[in-house]
Amino acid sequence: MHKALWIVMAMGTVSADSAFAARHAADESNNPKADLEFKNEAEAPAEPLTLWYRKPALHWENQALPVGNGRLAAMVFGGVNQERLQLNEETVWDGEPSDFNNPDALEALPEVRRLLFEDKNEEATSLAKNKMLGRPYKIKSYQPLCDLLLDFDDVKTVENYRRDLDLTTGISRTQYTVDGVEYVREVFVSEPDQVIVVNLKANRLGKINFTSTLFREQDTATTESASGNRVILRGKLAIDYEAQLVPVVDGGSVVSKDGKLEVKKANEVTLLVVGATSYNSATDISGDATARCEAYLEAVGQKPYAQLRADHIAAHQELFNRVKLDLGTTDAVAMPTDERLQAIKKGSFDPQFEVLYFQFGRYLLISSSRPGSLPANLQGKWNQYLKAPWNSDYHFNINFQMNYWPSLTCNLSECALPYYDYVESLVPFGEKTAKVHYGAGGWTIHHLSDIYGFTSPADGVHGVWPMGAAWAVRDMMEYYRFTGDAAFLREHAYPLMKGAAEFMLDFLVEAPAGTPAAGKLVTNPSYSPENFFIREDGSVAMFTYAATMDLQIIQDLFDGLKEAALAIDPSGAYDAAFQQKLLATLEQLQPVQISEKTGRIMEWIKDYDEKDPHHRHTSHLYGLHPGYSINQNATPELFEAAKKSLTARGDGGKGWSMAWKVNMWARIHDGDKAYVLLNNLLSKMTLDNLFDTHPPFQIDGNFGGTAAIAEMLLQSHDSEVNLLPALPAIWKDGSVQGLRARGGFEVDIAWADGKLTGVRITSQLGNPLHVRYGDKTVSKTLAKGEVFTWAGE
Ligand code: FUC
Repeated sequence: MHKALWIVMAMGTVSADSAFAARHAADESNNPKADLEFKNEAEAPAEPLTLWYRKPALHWENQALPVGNGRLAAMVFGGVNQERLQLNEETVWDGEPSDFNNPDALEALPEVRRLLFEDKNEEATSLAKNKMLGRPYKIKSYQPLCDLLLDFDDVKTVENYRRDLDLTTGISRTQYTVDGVEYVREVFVSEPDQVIVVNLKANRLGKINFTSTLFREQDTATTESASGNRVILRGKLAIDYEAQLVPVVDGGSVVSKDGKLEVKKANEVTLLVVGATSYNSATDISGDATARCEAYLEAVGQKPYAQLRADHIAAHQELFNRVKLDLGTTDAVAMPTDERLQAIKKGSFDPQFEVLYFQFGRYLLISSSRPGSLPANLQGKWNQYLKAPWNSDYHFNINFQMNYWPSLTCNLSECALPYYDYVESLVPFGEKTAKVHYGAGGWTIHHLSDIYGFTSPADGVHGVWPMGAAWAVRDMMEYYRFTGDAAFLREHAYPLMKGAAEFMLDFLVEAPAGTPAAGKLVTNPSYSPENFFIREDGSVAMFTYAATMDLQIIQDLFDGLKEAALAIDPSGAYDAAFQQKLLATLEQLQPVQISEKTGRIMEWIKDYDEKDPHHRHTSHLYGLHPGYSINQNATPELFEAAKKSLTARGDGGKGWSMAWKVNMWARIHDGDKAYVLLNNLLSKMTLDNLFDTHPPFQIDGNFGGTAAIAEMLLQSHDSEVNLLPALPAIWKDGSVQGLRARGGFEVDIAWADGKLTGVRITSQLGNPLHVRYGDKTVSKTLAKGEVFTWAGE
């Protein structure tokens, strides 16, 4: 029993320090080395798509297991003497609605531009830093809702202990035996019922005893008891937040007093936790958190546990079961997940672990991004810190977009809708920023945002990067390419892309005589996230004009708009005058250059050397991935140069950077090289709970890794459905079902001995189909619903 913990909680208000110490003590209570003896090993779970462990989690970051429904999330520790479930609700964000734009920015812009064209990088940078950042130029953090703590009778010895997370059901289980009694605890977050559910069972009657409360390391939070034995936690940032805990107890007794629940001698208990805030939108935080919590509880009503569970599983499996991957089997599947990962670090090949990792990415997307929710942030929705790393925000210079890379190929297009909705919600803010900061039309987003409409330059001078909107909206075009949703194209994708392009038309300037880009249209100021270069005089700079990534993003956006207009009206009449403007601009746009010195894609307008040749961002290869202006057929020279650039950047990087490189090597069609990087990602940047680590934990690497595995097996960006374009030799035999390709195709592929043995392609939209396997191609016109099979002969 952790008296100190209960005392601080009963006081209601505690300092962050003492609360942190208390929480740490709670974690330590499960410490296997401290006072708990584990006897008799539990059996491995039957389902291979299960993460499982022989000890409770001590640490949130690398051991606890995530469950979520898009809006709500929980990290499960699986403790024996005390259980901690760390809970999140997606709108618990510090900060508040405000106008973040800086009216001084526009005045400084022409001078910053002049200085950059004159290569006075240092002066330009300091002027931009002083005048062009948002006001304020920092956002605040996404925060936890609270912890649900359960304190059980202290035991010294536990047998057959296992905790797990079954990706196929979205349920985390903790099971063990004490004095001959078997205990099973299940945790899930229901999407249909919008509630966090904890069920406690034992195989003998009257054996469930515990106390419980809701707790938050924040001095504004208070916990109290209410009718129906509820426990309520309320707190206030600028927004109000609230959690309510309701016990459903079979047998024994239950009381709730002073915010603490006491259950004695029960047969079975189900705890329901709902959570909400007063957040309505980026400009309105006047909602009623209490009323929302009560409405959620009312909607759940008296639904029995079995029904809550069945409804949750059905909703989860409707998405999860769409894709199956088989890369072969190993005996390692019987080992706990952390031990398997250790074995992989030592060099063992465990293809079923690779499948587990792939499906874990899909699981995380389903659990952190569902229609109607906010999109997945830097940590999905799982965050225990009041001040999270990078505020657990939305980073637009790679990380946020990467979260959604698996959504379309891995058959989870619904899960991408929160991304597009959120980006659309930023339009009015981005219009103001475009006007105030650049005197431009259209709209823009800089490199990060929160839930309060932040679109100005943030953090430091590297925040002066108005390319975020253009990059994000190109993904809406991808959604159309995969789903053929014409209403979405016309009503959402096209107008948003057009607005982002309007900004670019105004932002681009003609480079003056005497510069290498004289007469061409260039971005200015400009930089290549987040790399520095060495100038002719040896000094190091970041800002320039016409950084290669900008040019590729603009090309990608304008190409997408052209394709969109033709999809809306094949005659070419749709928005024809605007399309003309785009075309003329593209003709005058500074082209991407290849270095005469190295044969690589030049990252900047001049052939500077990178300060860090192995820099984690591979921004100048945007055209290779996620864009596709650099490809083997249409731009073979750029393709070769991109390969050289990628090789030179090396095989290291942060989690997300490694994942990006796997995608890029897949686009180069080098499966073995892609696999080397994938293996690095798994063995070096993956924690025991399979979370990607930057370090620290950052979820983009998980999503990028899952997308990369799909990209190795199927590509469709080059007007063809390309089968096994980057199959590594090590994946000798295998099959995949349910991947999606552009044009509206669902694709099942099987291979043996490294060779295609069969493909089954179902047409969803009735578009013409061009299939490629190596140098063999076949074209077909399929009706909607028609199936094409081929053995690649
Ligand atoms: C980008 C990266 C960092 C980090 C941050 C959240 O700025 O350069 O490595 O991932 O986003």
